[in-house]
Amino acid sequence: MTTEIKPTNCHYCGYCCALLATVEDGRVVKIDPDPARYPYDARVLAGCRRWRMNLDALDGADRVNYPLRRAGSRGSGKWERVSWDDALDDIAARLQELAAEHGPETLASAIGGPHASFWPLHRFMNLFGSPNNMGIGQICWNPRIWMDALTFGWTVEADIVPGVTECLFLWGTNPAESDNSAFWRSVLRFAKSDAPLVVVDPRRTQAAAVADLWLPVRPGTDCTLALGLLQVIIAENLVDRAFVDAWCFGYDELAACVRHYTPEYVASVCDVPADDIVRAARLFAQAGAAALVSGRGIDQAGANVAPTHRAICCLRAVTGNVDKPGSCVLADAPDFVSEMELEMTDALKPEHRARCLNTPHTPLQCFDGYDLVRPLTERLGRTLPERYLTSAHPHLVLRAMEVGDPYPVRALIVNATNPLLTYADTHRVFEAFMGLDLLVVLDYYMTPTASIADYVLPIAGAIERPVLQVHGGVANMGYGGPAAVPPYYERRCDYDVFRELGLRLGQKDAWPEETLADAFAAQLARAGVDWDAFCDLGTYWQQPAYAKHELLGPDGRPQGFATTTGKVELASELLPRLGGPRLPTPTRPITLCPQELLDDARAKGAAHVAMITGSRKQPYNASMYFNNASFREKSPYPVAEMSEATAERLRLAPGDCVEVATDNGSACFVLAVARMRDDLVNVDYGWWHPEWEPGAPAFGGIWESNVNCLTSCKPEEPMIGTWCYNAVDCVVRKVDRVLSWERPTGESVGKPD
Ligand SMILES: Nc1nc2c(c(=O)[nH]1)N[C@H]1C(S)=C(S)[C@@H](COP(=O)(O)OP(=O)(O)OC[C@H]3O[C@@H](n4cnc5c(=O)[nH]c(N)nc54)[C@H](O)[C@@H]3O)O[C@H]1N2
Ligand SMILES: Nc1nc2c(c(=O)[nH]1)N[C@H]1C(S)=C(S)[C@@H](COP(=O)(O)OP(=O)(O)OC[C@H]3O[C@@H](n4cnc5c(=O)[nH]c(N)nc54)[C@H](O)[C@@H]3O)O[C@H]1N2
Ligand code: SF4
Ligand SMILES: [Mo]
Repeated sequence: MTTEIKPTNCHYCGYCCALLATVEDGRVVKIDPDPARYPYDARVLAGCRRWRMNLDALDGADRVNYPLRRAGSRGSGKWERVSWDDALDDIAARLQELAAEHGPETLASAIGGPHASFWPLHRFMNLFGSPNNMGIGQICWNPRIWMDALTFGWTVEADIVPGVTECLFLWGTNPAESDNSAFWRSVLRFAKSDAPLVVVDPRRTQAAAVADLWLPVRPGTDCTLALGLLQVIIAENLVDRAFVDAWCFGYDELAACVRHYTPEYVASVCDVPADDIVRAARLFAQAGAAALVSGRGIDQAGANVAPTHRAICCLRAVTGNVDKPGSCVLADAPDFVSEMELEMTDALKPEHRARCLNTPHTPLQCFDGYDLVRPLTERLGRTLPERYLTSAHPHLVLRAMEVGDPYPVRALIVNATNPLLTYADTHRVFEAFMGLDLLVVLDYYMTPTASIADYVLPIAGAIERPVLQVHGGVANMGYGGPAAVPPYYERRCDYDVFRELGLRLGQKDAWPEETLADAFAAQLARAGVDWDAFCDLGTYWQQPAYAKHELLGPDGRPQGFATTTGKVELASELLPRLGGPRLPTPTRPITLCPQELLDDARAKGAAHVAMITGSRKQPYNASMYFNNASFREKSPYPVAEMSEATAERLRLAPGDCVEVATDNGSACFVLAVARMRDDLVNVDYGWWHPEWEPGAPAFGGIWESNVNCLTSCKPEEPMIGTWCYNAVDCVVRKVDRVLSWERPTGESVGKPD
């Protein structure tokens, strides 16, 4: 028997923490944290409930281990095992046939959170000739990247430095649950220091509980709040005049625009005390360095997402908190090959770019919008990740599937996502996918989405594949490491699948590296880093310099910011060219409930409240880890939370089964009471039953407690197309029902008519 200790990585969240695998005769028998590589701190892993899952997952009974081809009608649960060659030959042939009939843009793709390296999929799509990559871009990360880029010429990342950062804002993010690791520990350390922590969140999260000031904002009104902070800062003369005079464009316009956002007015819109607004503004502006981290709470607020991020950019700028120690940094471009190059978006031919579904519906989030910004950022040598910033809008892709407008989308590749639970409007996603000619899903498990596929391809996970995470290519950092063992059974890396499909479809020259590890090695080589040396360290990271706008360019003048004016654009010169406003302008949060539903609700004794969805909770992640028995024991059912006062007003008690409904659909949850704003319900997301027989009629339980049965993916924000997962109107009523989650054996619930 041979026993080896192999370095490898966890990939159950974006940290990709270092692990050591004990391998006996090619099988992993034990996994431990590796204190010698990132995050260099055994306590981080001691506090994490997930990494131990890696061992069981390697040989889990529910893993898909062989390529499967649909044998019965779609979703019938009947499969035949096929060889990789048969699967890939057939998929390639069918893609070719569909492309010949409808054009290559008839193929779309779908991705989810940062679980895998997505550039192989996008390279394949670009070379195939389709711009139709759907993702989560419009509602996760991407609105901030866009608005940062338009205002500062690049993205900014919080720079929290103990002893230097004198004030920290957490705005619509709860790292206690979403990042219960290194970052949350740094927030806890910060909270214990004298420097003030301010949390803007409608719920009293763990972060809010340790904050010096908690602003329980009415969901969807954050833009107004940010403009209110700006009003106080300008009215009280707390502005960093030197930075504004030297480096900001449009200050007078901004000052005029925010004048009527007085604390009293803002208090009335956001429902937070006027005194707290004043206090928060002073804390931010009077700190020598103030940092701000924003999250999904404002990224997913529909129409207001872009103006909120713009207002936050202005807040940083007028207080001089830009590219400064302890506030934020504009990261450097990577020294290694960027994801933008790897995905080969430039290989997408002009006639295929022109078929981008987003044009003209979301004028910033499309190739035209990207092409306006690209020369600006490239002036200072940085390129924004194109595939995120041009990703196709799900509403438009679904419409092309449903009615063939403006052309038919007939095939879809789903890579590391579970859209039947995590994309908005499950009913619509389900019907559209059921009608496709070809649906290929790459996953570890037979998810509800996989259960309606034509092919399910078995994918190698962490431990079985190398990892290189690069923060979307907007920073000079990467982390990861090697596979400990080759993939078990017939699983393959995502990379191998797209390369093999590419080779079958005439893309030979584009896939020179035979393996993912070779591809990573080639990616790092440009930075002068050897893959094996990288694997020993686990990270590549270069500290960016601060105040880079002051560096002298070749003409002897400061290089400034990569915007149209070379300055920080408080008033945007570029947005009006796309039909957008120069200054951050909030709109009213949207309403999904038509009057009839509200009237009907009232007649049935239901109550109308605002809803936020998907607030992160350990131990689950979106639709993942519901197959973990100990997680299920500790967190057994899907929950809808409200304040005690609201529950009393609605005559609901903890443990009641409640139905939450919008005009899009309904779902049922167990009621819990939590500390949060009144007249608000916070609803879990991602819930399904991996232990049920996959496919019809229950499709893993997606019709029962899946909050995305209630949401809509219609574009709300006019530039990017962000839809609404938060600040949604809904009705709540008690129902006399015991959810399948509460029954010991579970019980299938079919699709409602
Ligand atoms: N209502 C509501 N909806 C939301 C949100 C919300 O807050 N509220 N949040 C949104 C956000 S921010 C996000 S990012 C999305 C997340 O949405 P998803 O990314 O779709 O969510 P997951 O459940 O994490 O799905 C990941 C799937 O990929 C598989 N997988 C994991 N790693 C790999 C891999 O390396 N290769 C392959 N091929 N498969 C892999 C897993 O088994 C799992 O089935 O949800 C969005 N949807
Ligand atoms: N356990 C776990 N961790 C995860 C994930 C997971 O599914 N589970 N998903 C990962 C992914 S894909 C992402 S994108 C990140 C997200 O990570 P975060 O951005 O930290 O997301 P949340 O933890 O949901 O925090 C969002 C907060 O915004 C608040 N909020 C809701 N609406 C509003 C609003 O209108 N205004 C304001 N100011 N706040 C509002 C919610 O109450 C919530 O506390 O987490 C990642 N980490
Ligand atoms: S923090 Fe994330 S990557 Fe690290 S061990 Fe936990 S789940 Fe894995
Ligand atoms: Mo996300």
